[in-house]
Amino acid sequence: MINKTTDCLIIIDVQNDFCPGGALEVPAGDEVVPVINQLVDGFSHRILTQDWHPAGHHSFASAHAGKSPFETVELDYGTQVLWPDHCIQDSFGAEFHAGLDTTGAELIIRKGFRPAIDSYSAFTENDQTTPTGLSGYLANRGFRRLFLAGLATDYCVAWSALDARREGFEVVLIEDACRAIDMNGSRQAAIDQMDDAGVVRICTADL
Ligand code: VGL
Ligand code: ZN
Repeated sequence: MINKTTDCLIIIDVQNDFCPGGALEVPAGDEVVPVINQLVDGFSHRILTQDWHPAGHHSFASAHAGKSPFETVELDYGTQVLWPDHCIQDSFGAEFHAGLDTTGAELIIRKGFRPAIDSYSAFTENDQTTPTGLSGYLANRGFRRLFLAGLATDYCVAWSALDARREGFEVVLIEDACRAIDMNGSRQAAIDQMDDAGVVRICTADL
């Protein structure tokens, strides 16, 4: 049962660049759109996240001479996967998928806008210290249980789920409303980490 007061649906990064044909396409990423649209009416509160990078962002392989997308590099804050240029501020690729029902969303949290720090999680940037402010917002609004959907299961969704647990929220991953990049077993590794952290996994049919 969804609690109208204390539950919140967080829709992660359903943006053109993560859908087929996009710069960092998640296989079948667009398939989450109808699944999420069916879910939204069941929740009284919805939040969207939007990957939002300046051109030349440090997470882009193009910003590192001699590096190709999907290689890694050591940054001040640790190992960073290098991505194709994606979700550049104000570009078409950064827009939400045109079919996504965004109408009732109460907050859009943008992340990854600092040129030198990536941010997979909706809560904390990849340096593990810079907060986005989301946990304060959610606590202030009285939300206690977060349902997560979107892209990509093994990066932005998983990192958000794990941070949400660290911040003390109950977390429910709606598995069929997510799709993964899945590089070198990254999907299963993320699922295992979420299980260990006490993230509950369900399907839309369970709601
Ligand atoms: C994402 C890689 C880089 C995601 C964002 O939304 O999962 N992944 N930026
Ligand atoms: Zn990104």
